[in-house]
Amino acid sequence: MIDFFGLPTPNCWKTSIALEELGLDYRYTRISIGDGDQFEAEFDRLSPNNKIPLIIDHAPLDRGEPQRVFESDAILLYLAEKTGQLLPRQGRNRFEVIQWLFWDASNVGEPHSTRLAFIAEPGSPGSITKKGAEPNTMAADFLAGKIRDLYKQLEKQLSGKDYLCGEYSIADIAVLGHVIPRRVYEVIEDLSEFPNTQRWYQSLRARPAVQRGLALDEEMLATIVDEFRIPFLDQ
Ligand SMILES: N[C@@H](CCC(=O)N[C@@H](CS)C(=O)NCC(=O)O)C(=O)O
Repeated sequence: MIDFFGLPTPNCWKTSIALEELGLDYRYTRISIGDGDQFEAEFDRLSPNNKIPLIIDHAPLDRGEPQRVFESDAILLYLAEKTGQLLPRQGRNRFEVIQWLFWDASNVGEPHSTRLAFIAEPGSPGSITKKGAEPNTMAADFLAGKIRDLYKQLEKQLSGKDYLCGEYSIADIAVLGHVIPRRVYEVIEDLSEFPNTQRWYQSLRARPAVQRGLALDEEMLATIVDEFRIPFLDQ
């Protein structure tokens, strides 16, 4: 059994989608980052960086003590290794997947979350700008350019391919995380300008396991105002 600490967010969806795709038995615990749960003693003991997602595998392959894994893309790698699925065991394609996993880990999450902090209503939770202050449009525009570049790279890689690295893999799941809520970052409004990416996205969204992964914590999702929830889940 795997304990999964998270919340419906792009990084945590990577975990919930992979757990569903792999049919693993897991127990979800909500860590409400808006309420500061990530700094509470119990989670603080488990997490080096006080961030979600984080998993504890109570039945690791070596049959030893429970294994803790943090960082969403490290979790994907761990789950793929554990099950022998969604990552070729050997050969060139294994390294293709690992390269795209690193591409995601080092390029995708940060400009998205930081742009959101710059464009959020000044003074609102998560906003970098204090109430009444002028938003920093230069930083927000710089991050928008970085995000747009990522979509161009994705589009090039998906040319003539159904999936990022030939077969469906953890690299697709990693990158999908921030493509789902793309409209909240106010950079890519319409995927039709990236037809390869749009085709890839639609085929992934149609997967039942992806849908189950996105249904994570519906009780919590129901508390989010429609104005944010609808683009966030791309409903
Ligand atoms: N690079 C990390 C980023 C994790 C991250 O930023 N998680 C957010 C939620 S999606 C979080 O826990 N934020 C709480 C905080 O920063 O205090 C990953 O991919 O797992």
